[in-house]
Amino acid sequence: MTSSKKVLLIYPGQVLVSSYGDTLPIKSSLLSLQSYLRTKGVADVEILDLALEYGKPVRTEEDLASFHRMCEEKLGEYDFDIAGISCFSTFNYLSSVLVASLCKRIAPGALIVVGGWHCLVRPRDFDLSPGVFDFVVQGEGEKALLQIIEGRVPSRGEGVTVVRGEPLNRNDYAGFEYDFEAYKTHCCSLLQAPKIENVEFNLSRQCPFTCSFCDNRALGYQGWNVFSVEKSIELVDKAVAAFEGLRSITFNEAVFGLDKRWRRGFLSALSKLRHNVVFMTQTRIDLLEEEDINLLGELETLFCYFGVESLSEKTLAAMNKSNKPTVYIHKARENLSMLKELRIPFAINLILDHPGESHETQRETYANLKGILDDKVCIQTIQYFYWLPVFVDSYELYHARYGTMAEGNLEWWRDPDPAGTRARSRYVPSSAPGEPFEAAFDRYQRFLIFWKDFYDYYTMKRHFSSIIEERRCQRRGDRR
Ligand code: B12
Ligand code: SF4
Repeated sequence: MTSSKKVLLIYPGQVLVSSYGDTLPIKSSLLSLQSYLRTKGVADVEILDLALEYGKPVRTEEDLASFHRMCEEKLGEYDFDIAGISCFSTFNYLSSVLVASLCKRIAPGALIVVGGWHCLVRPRDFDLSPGVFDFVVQGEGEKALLQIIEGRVPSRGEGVTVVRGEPLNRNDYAGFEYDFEAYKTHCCSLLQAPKIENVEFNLSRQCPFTCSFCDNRALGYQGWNVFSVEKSIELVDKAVAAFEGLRSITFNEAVFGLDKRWRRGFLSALSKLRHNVVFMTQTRIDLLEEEDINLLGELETLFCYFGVESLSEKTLAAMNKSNKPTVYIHKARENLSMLKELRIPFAINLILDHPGESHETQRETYANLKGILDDKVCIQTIQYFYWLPVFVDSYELYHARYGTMAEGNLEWWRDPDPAGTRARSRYVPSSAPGEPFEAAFDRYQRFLIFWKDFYDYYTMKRHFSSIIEERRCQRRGDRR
């Protein structure tokens, strides 16, 4: 079936809040949606990336007014029957509403569809009066968007219609691949982007785990779908061919290489490629075995970022990071030591103030990392996501169980001054004494090598391949 409908996919950027990721030249959610629609006969799919178009953060009321004017102008240049807005995270909520209102005014007959992670956890936030959104898609958007375009999802008529996105199954996943050329051709905003030296896309999607701080658990299904090793390598080749001067590729995984056979096959195949690009991905530390670590050592061009989060039994249990915290800690320590011994560049992430965290748990994590941390291990520490809806949903439980306290407007994203509201809120993880985030952060201060690199990379101040190159030189120097 083919459709003559004109579809405009929009990344609305973020307004009055600061998170990273706006400057990424390719938004992998939109790459995936566009590629899927094209294989299903929807040829006319344009992409408008309003964050790239604006080119700088929208922080003040003045910025907001000029962003608003620019959006109006840009949207006016397109002719569309369906506007698909990507509210990827909660940080995109206000801008999604702003952009949807403009779309409705510019093209009153068009259908306004919104999808992304905020839609999964807060679909009712899009039920506005007067209404601007026609459909809210929860979860994976490909099939639902196609059905909406083809008129197969009846609208409720009044108010917003919430559609549960059916996940792509193995066959669907095998049946399509990213169309980098189409993205390049149909995204005029790329002209505003600096030279494209890094692209991001997913080789796999979904995750079988249900960590407390991750919206993954709200999906309602926990699987793992991956392109075959051959297709994954072909995609790397295609990306290199599509973007001249490409220096790095980020595999945007929830959990990279979950399946052992796939992981080994892919790492071996990757080491045979002769492109001059480096790779980055993120995964769990407890998945790896000695053989994988040796493969990473030989490969040298894949930088892994591990969400270790904590090495305290109690906190790991509170996080639901693993149902066997003792085994997790053992495996994590073993793998981190091996990586360090082989001087493989990697980074770890720690959450230092999850609900329930206390002096005891903070000391346990630190003690378990002693001997592993040094100035060659890249580490990043983050504050627990108490500003995400996932926390608000569990707040009563955390309060009763640990004495967790949060003050201020927890649902700040609907506030006209969200940045200010967040700044005024106060969060205490537990009634048992513990270090506040800032103090815990200080403890790790001298190990926080990745922190700056990471943000410089996401704000396009520094290229990722130079960070890796530095680490490789360091590694070779150390070996000598
Ligand atoms: C990889 C990843 C990233 C990458 C890539 C981000 C990107 N823009 O592509 C990086 C590291 C850059 C990143 C950054 C951030 N992330 Co992130 N990220 C993930 C992760 C691990 C996987 C997402 C993924 O690639 N999924 C697979 C791809 C295929 O799907 P997708 O991109 O989600 O898009 C699908 C749907 O969302 C939907 N969809 C999206 N847009 C649209 C539009 C329409 C019209 C429709 C119909 C559907 C639709 O359909 C798409 C295709 O199926 C998830 C956690 C997880 N378990 O999945 C967190 C997650 C999405 N991230 C999260 C957050 C908070 C962030 C940050 C705000 C962190 C921060 N404080 O800075 C930033 C925001 C970045 C930005 N401005 O875009 C949260 C979102 C929670 C929330 N309610 O806000 C998650 C869920 C993790 C968590 N803690 O719960 N992230
Ligand atoms: S393993 Fe990672 S992606 Fe999976 S639920 Fe946990 S934090 Fe989310």
